[in-house]
Amino acid sequence: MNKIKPVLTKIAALILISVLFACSSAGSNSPTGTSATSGNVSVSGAYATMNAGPNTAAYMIIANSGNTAERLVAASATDATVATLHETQNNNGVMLMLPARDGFEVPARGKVELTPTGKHVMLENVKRQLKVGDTTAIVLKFQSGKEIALTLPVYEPGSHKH
Ligand SMILES: [Cu+2]
Repeated sequence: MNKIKPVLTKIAALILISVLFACSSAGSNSPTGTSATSGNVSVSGAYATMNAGPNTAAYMIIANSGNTAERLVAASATDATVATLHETQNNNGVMLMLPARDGFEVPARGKVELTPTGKHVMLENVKRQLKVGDTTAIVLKFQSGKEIALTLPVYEPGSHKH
C-alpha cells in the first residue's frame, strides 16, 4: 500500500497536468467575458474569478459613447453579501485595496477598465464556491440611473488578462 501510493500520486499528477493543458488551450479560443449595453453605456469583457477565500472580484471594460461622463456608483451581486467598488493602489511597493468612495468615472466618449491590478468590483462574502464554468450575476448602478445586469463567466485568477 505504501509502496504503490507514490506511483498513483504521479499518475494523478500527470492526469491533472493534461487536464490543465486541455483547459488552457480551450480557453484561448473561448470568448473572454460577457457584454451588455444600456443606452450610451456598454460593458464588455466582463468576468469574475474563482474565490479562494470568502471574497472575489469582477473585472470588465465600461465604455461611454455619450457626450457627458457617466459614473459607476454601486453594484450588487446575487452570490455575494455585498459588492463594493475598490481600487488597488501601489503604496511604496505595498498593494492596498481601497474603497472607491466616489465610484468610477466613465469619461464622455471614453472608457474605464476594471482589471486585476486596478479598479474592480469586489464581491464580498461569496455565499458559494465559484468554480470555472460557473456563472454569477451582478448589477452595475450608475449615477444617471442606468443599471446594467451581467451574467459573468467565472475564470481562474490570472487566466484572462487584457
Ligand atoms: Cu477589492
